[in-house]
Amino acid sequence: MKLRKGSHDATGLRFGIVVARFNKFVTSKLLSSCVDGLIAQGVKADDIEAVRVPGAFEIPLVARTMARTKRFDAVICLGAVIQGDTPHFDYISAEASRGIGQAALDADVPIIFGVLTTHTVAQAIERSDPAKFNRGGEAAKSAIEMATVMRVLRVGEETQMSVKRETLIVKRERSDKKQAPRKRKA
Ligand code: INI
Repeated sequence: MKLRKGSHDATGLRFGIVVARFNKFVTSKLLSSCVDGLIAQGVKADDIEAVRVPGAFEIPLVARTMARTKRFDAVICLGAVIQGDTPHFDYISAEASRGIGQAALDADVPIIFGVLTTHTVAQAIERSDPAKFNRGGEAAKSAIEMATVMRVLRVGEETQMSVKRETLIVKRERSDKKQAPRKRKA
C-alpha cells in the first residue's frame, strides 16, 4: 500500500483568505490566528491575500473566484454564524457550507471551511480564543495539509502524463523508421 500524505511545511506556498465582517468580534480573531498559523509554518506575509466580505453567505462566490485565479495553493474561508431565534441561521450556514464545498470542486483547488456555526455567542468566543481551540489556526493547518497533498498527487499525475508522452514519441519514432524508404544499392 502507498500512503500519500501532505506535510506541515508551507514554505513557498500561497494562500487566499475570505473573511466575513458579520460577527467581526469573532472573525477578526479567527483571521489573526489563521495568519499566525500560516506564518509559523513558513508562509511569507506577502504570499497571503485576504478579502473581506459582508457575511458568511457571500463567502462561496469570492472563494471560488480567488481559487479560479490559480494564484493560491489553497483558499481559507472564515466566518461565524451564530444561532438566533429565527431560522435565518439554518439558511446562512447551509448555504455557506454547501457553497464552499461546491466552490472547491468547481475550481479544483482546496478551499477550507473555517466558518463557525454555533448555538451561542459564548461557543463562538471560545472557538475563536487564541488561548483555546482557535478554529482559525486549525483552518491554516488544514489548508497547508491540503495544499501539500494536492501537490503530491499532481506530481504523480504529471509523471504519468510525461511517461505516456515519452512512450508515444518512442512508438512514433519506431513507426517512422519502419516506413522510411530503403536506400537503393548503387
Ligand atoms: N452572516 C454571518 O456571517 N453570520 C451570521 O450569524 C449571520 N446572521 O445570523 O444573520 C449572517 N447574516 C448575513 C448574511 O451572511 C449576508 O451577509 C446577508 O444576508 C446579505 O446577503
